[in-house]
Amino acid sequence: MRPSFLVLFVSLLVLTVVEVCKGEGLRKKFYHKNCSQVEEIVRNITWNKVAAEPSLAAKLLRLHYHDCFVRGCDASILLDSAGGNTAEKEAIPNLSLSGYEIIDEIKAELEEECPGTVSCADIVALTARDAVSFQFGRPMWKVFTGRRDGSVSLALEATRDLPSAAQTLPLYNNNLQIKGSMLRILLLFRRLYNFTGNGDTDPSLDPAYANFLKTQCSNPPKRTTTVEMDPKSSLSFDTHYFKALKHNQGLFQSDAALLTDKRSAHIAKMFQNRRAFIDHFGHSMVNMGAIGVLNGDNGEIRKNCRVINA
Ligand SMILES: *[C@@H]1O[C@H](CO)[C@@H](O)[C@H](O)[C@H]1NC(C)=O
Ligand SMILES: *[C@@H]1O[C@H](CO)[C@@H](O)[C@H](O)[C@H]1NC(C)=O
Ligand SMILES: *[C@@H]1O[C@H](CO)[C@@H](O)[C@H](O)[C@H]1NC(C)=O
Ligand SMILES: CC(=O)N[C@H]1CO[C@H](CO)[C@@H](O)[C@@H]1O
Repeated sequence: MRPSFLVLFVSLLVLTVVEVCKGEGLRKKFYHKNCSQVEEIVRNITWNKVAAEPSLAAKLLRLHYHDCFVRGCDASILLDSAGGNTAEKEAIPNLSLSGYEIIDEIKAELEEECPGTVSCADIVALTARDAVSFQFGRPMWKVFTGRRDGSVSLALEATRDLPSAAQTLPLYNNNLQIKGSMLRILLLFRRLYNFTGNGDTDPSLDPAYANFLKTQCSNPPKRTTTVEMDPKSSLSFDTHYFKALKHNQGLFQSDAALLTDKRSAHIAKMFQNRRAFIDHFGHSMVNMGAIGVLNGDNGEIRKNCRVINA
């Protein structure tokens, strides 16, 4: 199950407003001297992959988001479980994550070009930008670099720290509340199959869309179900989602709830405008990419993104 895009986006907006954890030490062209080709290498590989498989764009963006929201943008999401420790990527919210092989491939290429120099966390941030930017043919936001890789990855924290689509706006106003994403799946399930407890479907959901979702979301629910959040436009990065929302086709109840709150309805309306959406999105990504970064002597530059250095 993908986290609701709008929930992700509102989380980012919250960050934009409060500007938590400004990433100190990140800068433009951090690798200018030691690996000047880095941005071009990442972009070339990412664009080739996304051209061949357009659904990768959203996957690579999600990877960055999941990484940053647990322990900060430190590539902890990439670590495999080892020695009895269950890593973040094994946690429920990550069951439908993918794109790890692309990161591996980019890392391998960079290790050839400039060994031990570019962090996995920076690769994830650059790849997310380039994956989204492919359809526009130019970088949609600047990625500041200089992140270092962490050495801790705990499944428990992923379940605890990822914002859930089950949240409604008031929760966001208080804090970035934490709930397991199993709950999110159950809520979608309930919305489709048992809204008021009588085996019914949420009437605020467009009926045709509800039927479509039922074909995607089995009864009983499976943890690994994925559905397209924005079926008419799931392979492109655009404002269609916000238009769909207006027509009661938002996937999660939290999405629908956003329309009943005056402030968020205003935001959703504003983002039907492509330019406003892209500008805000880029700005939010820069803020998200700075959450809890390691720099200076903290962390390390992993040789293999899946394991901490020996
Ligand atoms: C570049 O390499 C030099 C020599 O290994 C090292 O001292 C320096 O910290 C590196 N700079 C960056 C930005 O990685
Ligand atoms: C990236 O791709 C462009 C266009 O295909 C090519 O000219 C360039 O040499 C590639 N750069 C790297 C670093 O691979
Ligand atoms: C539907 O909801 C009711 C009330 O919460 C519950 O008793 C019932 O078991 C649910 N049915 C299913 C199929 O989940
Ligand atoms: C797609 C992907 O890599 N997701 C991983 C999430 O966690 C499970 C459980 O370990 C892995 O099997 C998946 O590969």
